[in-house]
Amino acid sequence: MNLIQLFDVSLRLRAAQPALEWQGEIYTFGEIDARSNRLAQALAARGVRQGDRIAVYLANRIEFIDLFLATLKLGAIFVAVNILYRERELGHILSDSEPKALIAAGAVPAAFPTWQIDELTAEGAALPADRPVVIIDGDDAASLIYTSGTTGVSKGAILTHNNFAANTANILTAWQITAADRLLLALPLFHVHGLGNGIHAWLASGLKLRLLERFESGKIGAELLEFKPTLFFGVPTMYVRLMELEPEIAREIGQAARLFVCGSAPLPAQLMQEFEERFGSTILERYGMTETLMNISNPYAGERRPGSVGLPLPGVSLKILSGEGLPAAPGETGELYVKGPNVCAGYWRREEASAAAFTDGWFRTGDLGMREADGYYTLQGRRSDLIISGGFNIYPREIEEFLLEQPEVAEAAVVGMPDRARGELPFAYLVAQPGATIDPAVMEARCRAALASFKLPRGFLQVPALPRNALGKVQKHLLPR
Ligand code: MCA
Ligand code: AMP
Repeated sequence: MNLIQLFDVSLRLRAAQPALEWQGEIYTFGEIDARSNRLAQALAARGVRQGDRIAVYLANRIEFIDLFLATLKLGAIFVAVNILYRERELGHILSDSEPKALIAAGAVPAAFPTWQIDELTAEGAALPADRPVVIIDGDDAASLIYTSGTTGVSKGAILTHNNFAANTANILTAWQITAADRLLLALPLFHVHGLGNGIHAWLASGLKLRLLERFESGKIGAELLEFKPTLFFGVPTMYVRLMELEPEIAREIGQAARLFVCGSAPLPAQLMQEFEERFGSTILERYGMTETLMNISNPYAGERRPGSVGLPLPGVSLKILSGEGLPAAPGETGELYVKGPNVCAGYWRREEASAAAFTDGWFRTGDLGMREADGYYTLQGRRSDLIISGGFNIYPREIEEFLLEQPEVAEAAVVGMPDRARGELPFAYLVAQPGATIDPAVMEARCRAALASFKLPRGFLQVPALPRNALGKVQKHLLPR
């Protein structure tokens, strides 16, 4: 079964029911179906065919959903691009995925054929709302989502219809999501948290969705009070911001809600406890990756253990290998490997990286963790030096490479500094070229122009040398944080 056939329980069977609240308007599932059929016709008229990639550079809006569904209906591949990306980051994704077009609203920071979403929507409005007839298999690619895996080069994880379907079935069952739910979604739709969990759970369950353009801490309280969601998905930074709400407001929001889910970065145990006191609700933490969608989740019915990500989801196999490559004993730290219908088909046009990502059919996560004696899993950091800030991943090497292109920089090391709200913030240590001086303000301005805002180092410190081991490798753990 492909995803559209899965979503038809809502798109067709619940056609007259309210599906989406977006900017004060209410849309039924039938309208969502018709809008995306029209858009699919408009894309087909512009030459989009099965297997083509469609890159989408948009903030959250109803047309993002229309485009996702239209792309799937054509059997094309949806390439979701982070709206915060600048020319360099966007350019890489475009040259790697070779999309038929880049779809955006307004100007884009890349020289590439761009189709304006408003024009496409207008073209679709004049076309029949017939769904295109295309045979799409479960193993066909649905989306490419760019991520760096355990290395620094951004690669497109090939997520198939079956991958998303398996993840959707899992979270619907594991978190008891039904058509009676109301989901407030403030996550960006270009990552798998918002897209793979939020949009898929909505369309497969028939729940009512209120979509926000983005999470704004000054406005989220009013949205929650007004919409009264039963369900909320967030990253830890969002829960830090929710703690700023007045206790009476928090209590009211907590009483209306059935489940708060958190993931994408570690949820501090203390924050979970404080949230429980303030909202009267125990956050359910789960662990996922772009390449695997959701792997491990605290149970809906059992103990939601602070600091732990819980138990493997149905159909997902987990194993932990110690440093010697042997199965780790309970309580022993090792690297997590995953196998299951949720694991991606590899990386787009990168045979070597795809082969390296799997060992005997098991996907190597790069995450370190242990299994407790009662089967609960706890994450304990990562094999790579990945920084996660506000739930967005930052690969230090990418920033370091940009810094090394600057004429006054001889060496660069970027590390994550602990931060209460964002989890971590990037910080750069720089060694100047002989005779040169590094001006932090100049570095900041150049990084701001070239990199997504969340990657901007919060400090640029000039040091005489970087600590290196005997092999010359930078020892980042020796840099002050
Ligand atoms: C953040 N910014 C944005 C957005 N989000 N700009 C436009 N649209 C957005 N959606 C920019 C702001 O302009 C600002 O840039 C900076 O980020 C911080 O924003 P601020 O308003 O101060 O927000 P905050 O209160 O600190 O909260 C940030 C946030 C954001 C809303 C929590 O970090 C966020 O949406 N995170 C979610 C990331 C996510 O979905 N990750 C899932 C990846 P400036 O500093 O220049 O002013 S998928 C994944 O990891 C796996 C699979 C998993 O397990 O889910
Ligand atoms: P991404 O590459 O954006 O898909 O991010 C995936 C990474 O986010 C994982 O490999 C983990 O390191 C991290 N992650 C996701 N969920 C959690 C969690 N609940 N706790 C700690 N880390 C997490």
